[in-house]
Amino acid sequence: MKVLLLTDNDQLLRRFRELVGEGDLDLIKSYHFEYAYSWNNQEFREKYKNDDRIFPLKVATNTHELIRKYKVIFSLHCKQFFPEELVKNVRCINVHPGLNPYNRGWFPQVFSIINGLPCGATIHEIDEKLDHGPVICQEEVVIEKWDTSFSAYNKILDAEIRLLRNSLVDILDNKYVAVSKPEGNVNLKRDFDDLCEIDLDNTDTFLNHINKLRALTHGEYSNAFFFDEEGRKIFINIEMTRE
Ligand code: 0FX
Repeated sequence: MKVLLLTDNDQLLRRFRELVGEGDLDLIKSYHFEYAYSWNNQEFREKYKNDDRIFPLKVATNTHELIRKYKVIFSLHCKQFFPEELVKNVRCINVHPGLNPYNRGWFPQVFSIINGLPCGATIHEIDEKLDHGPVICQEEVVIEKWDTSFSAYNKILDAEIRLLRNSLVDILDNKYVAVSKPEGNVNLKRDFDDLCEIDLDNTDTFLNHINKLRALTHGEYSNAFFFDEEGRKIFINIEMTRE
């Protein structure tokens, strides 16, 4: 049985390969896994140029081939939208870093820190809408007052791997009941971009200001910024520590 894993996330690629290739699951004897990344992902192209176990792929122009070749296709943070024809003809499964239906779409934990909606990890069947199809399993991740986007995200990745470990065999064998959820809400990349410029005249509670800044603090990324009187762009990251 041929299975395709499409991802643009290097950490998850490594952890998925470990999961299926060794340890308790040891699935590679029973299923044939193939790996691909998005054709426009330059970082992956450079990193995997000499690795023939993973290839670049444009889903929209290879739909018929994908339908012919694979029984199940996984998206593990793949940054391409799957065409309707594909999701209606092959079981396509999304591993998503959010607790559907809350904050579907872009960077769910960032929005959860700001709007207080639940956060976590979800594995669901893909339909024609973004992060939307019937839910196979999910795990809530609690965001603490001291979490930043980065620390919350790391907990979510761990939850995604736990969900995969517990449900992958059933998903491959099509032995699960998927449950539809209400619509919830969706955030797009431009919603994230809109958050990043800080309005220095904004008056709000201190709590809301802290929440916004920790939501935009993620390792090396420069997200939150403002301009000073001379037009220089100043980036802000905050540090949260628990006693
Ligand atoms: O791979 P991924 O973790 O996931 C994203 C979406 O959140 C997800 O809903 C979608 N299904 C998937 C295809 O794409 O994204 P990433 O590796 O680009 O970013 C990981 C985290 O890094 C993100 O949650 C927040 C942080 N980040 C990322 C970028 C690019 C920032 O804080 N600033 C940035 O500019």
